[in-house]
Amino acid sequence: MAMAKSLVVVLVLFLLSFLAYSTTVSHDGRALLINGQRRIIISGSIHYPRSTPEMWPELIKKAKEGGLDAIETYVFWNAHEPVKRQYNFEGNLDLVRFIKEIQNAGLYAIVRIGPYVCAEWDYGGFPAWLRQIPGMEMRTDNKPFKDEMQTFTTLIVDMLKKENLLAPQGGPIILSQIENEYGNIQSGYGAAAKNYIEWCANMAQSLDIGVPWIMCQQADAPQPMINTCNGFYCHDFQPNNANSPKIWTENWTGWFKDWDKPDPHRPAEDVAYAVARFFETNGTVQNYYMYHGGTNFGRTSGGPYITTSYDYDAPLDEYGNIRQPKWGHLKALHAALKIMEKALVYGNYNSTQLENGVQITEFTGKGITPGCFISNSNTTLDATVKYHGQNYFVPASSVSILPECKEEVYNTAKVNTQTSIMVKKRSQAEDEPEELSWSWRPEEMTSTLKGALGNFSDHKLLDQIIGSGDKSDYLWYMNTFDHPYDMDMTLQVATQGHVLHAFLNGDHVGSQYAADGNFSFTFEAGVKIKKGKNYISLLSGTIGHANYGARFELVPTGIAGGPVFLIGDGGMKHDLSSELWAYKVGLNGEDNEIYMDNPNDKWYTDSVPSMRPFTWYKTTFKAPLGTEAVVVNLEGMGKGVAWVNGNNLGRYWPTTIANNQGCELCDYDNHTVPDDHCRTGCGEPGQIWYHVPRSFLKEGEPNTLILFEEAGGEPFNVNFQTMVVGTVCGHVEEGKTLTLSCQGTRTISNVEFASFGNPVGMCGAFQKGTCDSQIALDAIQKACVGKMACSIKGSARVLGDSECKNMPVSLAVQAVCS
Ligand SMILES: *[C@@H]1O[C@H](CO)[C@@H](O)[C@H](O)[C@H]1NC(C)=O
Ligand SMILES: *[C@@H]1O[C@H](CO)[C@@H](O)[C@H](O)[C@H]1NC(C)=O
Ligand SMILES: *[C@@H]1O[C@H](CO)[C@@H](O)[C@H](O)[C@H]1NC(C)=O
Ligand SMILES: *[C@@H]1O[C@H](CO)[C@@H](O)[C@H](O)[C@H]1NC(C)=O
Ligand SMILES: *[C@@H]1O[C@H](CO)[C@@H](O)[C@H](O)[C@H]1NC(C)=O
Ligand SMILES: *[C@@H]1O[C@H](CO)[C@@H](O)[C@H](O)[C@H]1NC(C)=O
Ligand SMILES: CC(=O)N[C@H]1CO[C@H](CO)[C@@H](O)[C@@H]1O
Repeated sequence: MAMAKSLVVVLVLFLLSFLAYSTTVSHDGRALLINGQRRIIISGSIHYPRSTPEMWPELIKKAKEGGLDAIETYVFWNAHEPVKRQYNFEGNLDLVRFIKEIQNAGLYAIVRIGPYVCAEWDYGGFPAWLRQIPGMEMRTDNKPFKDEMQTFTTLIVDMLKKENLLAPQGGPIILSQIENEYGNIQSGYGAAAKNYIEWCANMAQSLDIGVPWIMCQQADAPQPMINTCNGFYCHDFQPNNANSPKIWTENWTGWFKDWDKPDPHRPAEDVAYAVARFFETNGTVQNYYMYHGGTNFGRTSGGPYITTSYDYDAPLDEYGNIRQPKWGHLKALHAALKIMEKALVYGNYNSTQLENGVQITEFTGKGITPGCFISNSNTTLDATVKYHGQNYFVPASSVSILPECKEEVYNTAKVNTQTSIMVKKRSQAEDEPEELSWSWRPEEMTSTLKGALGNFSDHKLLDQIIGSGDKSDYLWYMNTFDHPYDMDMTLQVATQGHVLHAFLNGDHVGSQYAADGNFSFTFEAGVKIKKGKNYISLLSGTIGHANYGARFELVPTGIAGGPVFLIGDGGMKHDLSSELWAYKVGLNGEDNEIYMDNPNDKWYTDSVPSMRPFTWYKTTFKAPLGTEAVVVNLEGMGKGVAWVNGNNLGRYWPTTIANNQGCELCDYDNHTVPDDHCRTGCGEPGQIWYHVPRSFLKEGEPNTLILFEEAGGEPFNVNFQTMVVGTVCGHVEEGKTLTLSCQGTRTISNVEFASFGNPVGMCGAFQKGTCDSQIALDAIQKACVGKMACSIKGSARVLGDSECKNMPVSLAVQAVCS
């Protein structure tokens, strides 16, 4: 009897523990249901390969502190399966470890398997070897493609299941995605598109993952797939089925940067406005794309012409620092929304339109604390709205949140969070000399310049991704021919980009680089053909392959098809396109792994050259002290790739210059559209700072930086710096508290500006008003100087009386951290 009793106890405990750890995820037309409860889920994208495993716990922790419930990521096929059936899940490709870090932090995960990802990722995540499969047509009703897609998708699902990472197994994954933004381009696939999407849905269902599947930007997604929205705003979006909740998979927090364009920004107020409107209109799951953008390390992370930085103006910056005010302003929004979560998902919806774009939305119900929004969608006209006997000031393009329908706790345009301006500080490694000392070696090109047989040959000019298998950015096209006499001719090469370096008989005859948006160009150079054997060697370089559009995988790169002509007297064209071309994949230095700094490699310390193309440079340096993010300044270099201790930092190209479009002063009062205004860096180099994650560095030992310089550069100004908070500012209404923090180990050394009254202007350019308190600066200096953080209440009791009559009073402060 006692025996049986304890058996029952054990059994009950076992069942309880199973129930406690297993999470059911379902949905109705109103919301996502977690363990049967309707929920709102605030999620943010962090792509694991765009940071390091050492950074993950801190990024996820900051996301959780910022009020997120979930982390979302794509899965990157070409990174995981670079060679058919040879997989890589190591280091920053350790998907399982990433999901487990999310679980350890107590957050949910959303996994967008794709396997097509877009994501400004090389080739949209497709492995180059797919192109070698006979009959292959991607993203359509094509058996070879569907077989490979199913094989990879199944592999990922099995891996997640084996590790118990799905919610019903006790894991954190609550949603998964199949395909990606196919609806945007499916008209390019004709009738087959419909069959393909049906197949995707059935295939996904057959994997039996126990959580809902989503399809973003797929208006005709078949049930039970939930179609979801991507964009800057999603309040007007409606799912295609009454039983599908409203889910926003990509709310763009900013935008990515191209080499020759300025840095895009999206004001925190505008992101907050979009999120508040989404939840005001029955939203249930929303995801920030990106919450942390990170870095395009290595080759395959960066899509066409995308900089190595994938900062995205996200709430966490490229290095993982909190970006203020965006992070804090959204955190306050999440807190306000969470207070009224029950009302939002269980309450009755009642919305009333007032004049000029003002709208009051109430969520009310029996036994539920009500929740309200007052939104002003008028882009120019501020509003004062009377509601239940009170006046609410709701600026143009903003939403006020009233969690109990009584008091405004948040307005999307009223930012109470500090602004932090990051600065770079010279490395403070012990005894680090001012200038690094360099050694060098040439890229060994003799064989490729003089009739090498290469890796293979063909009687045609191949597309570069086919020729190189995407194993390198570089592919040599080499042709040898006899000529009966000396002759001046013109070499003409039509290429689809992105870079061409041409050589005749070992001499460099010219280089050309494509401009963004139009990668095809025709290279021409005068050449001296000699009697006897001649060698034409063309080194073609890519900067990430196409990743978007119908049949994007067919967009050619390299000297695909050419033609290549030698043009002689009287314009006589000799077509070399169908001659025998020998191909060499990659650089000799890549074959020999020069970037690994093998002890046997020969380096020269004498006459370190400047502006010499095709040159390897090497230096050693000490790791900067402290824990702040490390960056290397590559200004002066031309174009190439950088490695630290064998870790690829990505492509560098500081000689590109950002155009002059969109760098107007970004003031939310002017309601700028995120993708054409609010840019910075016009006329400046595309990117000079490159992230060196701390985990790439060795403390107390020499670290090695190796550069492959393709275009010609000057390494003598290269230096290492750390990223720190330089200036902090804030501007709050009377009665609110302003908190200033140096966000690290530094302290406030000086208060440069303080005004309690009617100050004007923005951080960096505040100006005193006409009726400021005389003692505010002194009081704030006392409260803040010498502290890592301080909080000041904008009240006369603390800061002295302002003499402002009948006008709003506010507090503005600007301080320096050091
Ligand atoms: C929100 O859902 C309610 C039903 O609960 C519906 O009547 C209303 O039209 C929805 N509002 C929007 C903006 O979708
Ligand atoms: C909806 O809200 C408006 C404005 O608050 C109110 O006048 C109206 O009575 C409400 N309707 C319902 C059905 O609750
Ligand atoms: C915004 O306000 C102006 C009046 O200043 C009005 O003419 C316009 O129609 C309003 N816009 C909307 C969307 O209501
Ligand atoms: C190409 O040939 C070189 C030797 O010339 C070899 O080291 C390299 O691995 C080959 N690359 C490929 C992709 O086969
Ligand atoms: C692309 O650029 C080339 C010159 O580099 C020009 O001839 C061609 O017209 C451009 N094509 C498009 C579509 O802009
Ligand atoms: C806002 O826009 C107006 C006109 O478009 C311009 O004159 C003004 O300088 C802008 N204000 C700011 C702060 O950018
Ligand atoms: C895909 C998508 O939804 N794109 C939208 C993103 O937001 C911009 C600006 O609101 C819209 O113009 C796009 O249609």
